[in-house]
Amino acid sequence: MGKAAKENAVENRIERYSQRTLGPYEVSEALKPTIERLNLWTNVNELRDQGYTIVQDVCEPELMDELRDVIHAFAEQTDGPAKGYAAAMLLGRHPVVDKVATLPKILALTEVSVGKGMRAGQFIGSIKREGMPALGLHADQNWMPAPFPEHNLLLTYCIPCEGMTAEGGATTIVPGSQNLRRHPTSEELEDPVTIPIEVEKGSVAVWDGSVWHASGARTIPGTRTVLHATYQRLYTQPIDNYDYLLNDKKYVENASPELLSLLGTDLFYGTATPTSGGTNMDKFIKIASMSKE
Ligand SMILES: O=C(O)CCC(=O)C(=O)O
Repeated sequence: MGKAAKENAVENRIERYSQRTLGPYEVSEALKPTIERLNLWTNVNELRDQGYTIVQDVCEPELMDELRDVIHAFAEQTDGPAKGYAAAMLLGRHPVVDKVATLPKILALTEVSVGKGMRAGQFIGSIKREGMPALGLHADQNWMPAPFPEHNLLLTYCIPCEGMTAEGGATTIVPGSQNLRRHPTSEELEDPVTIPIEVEKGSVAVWDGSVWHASGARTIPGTRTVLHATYQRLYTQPIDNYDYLLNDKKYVENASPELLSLLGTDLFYGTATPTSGGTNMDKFIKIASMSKE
């Protein structure tokens, strides 16, 4: 490397170390045109102010039919009492799941909430049938102590393949509770005042890791088939472990850069070996920069 190039590289590194961190729900200049093009400003504001939002028309309704079939098929392969009701570790097991995980509206809003370089947290399907019980009130970042950090750590999309209504067992929510930045107390769990999140087929509900929510009982026939897709800020440990996909050469060759990033391909964690002299600094510098955007 010549002297000028060397100085330039050092300058770049210093700039990245000292770069300003975006505030919670501040949208980077680079992302603003995408938010504008995808018409997501209302969603950004609702997610910040209410802790949740409904994103309209993330995909064509036919994709939801495909996703429903896939969740039902995998749920039949589940062992034990969850057979027919739940299908875990769905990323990388069917192209339709990978496609939904990287839909442009989902990726853009996720970056606003949990930052650049976000990880795939958990991809699990659930099937709710008539008479199935309600789920209690909780905040999703349930293994994290309060007070929750101001920067959101975790974002959950509830992708209902058939749409979602109150009597069909919709998720229910306490709008604004994310501002408390803590878990609900036992008294607050007793009789929570929640509202149902009703969603049309092809649209999705999404909430942050701090907002209190529950799920209603289904009182009508049929099914509510949901892909629960959780994304996490890059420094938090993902719930699912998809490392095996990064070791699958064929999968990696065919996966989009967005998907590989969700799987953690850019991360510096674990890159030191006994003979490497330390962590992969190119990856470290990239991540040090992304973590602030
Ligand atoms: O199934 C639901 O409606 C909500 C599930 C839930 O609480 C979650 O995915 O965090």
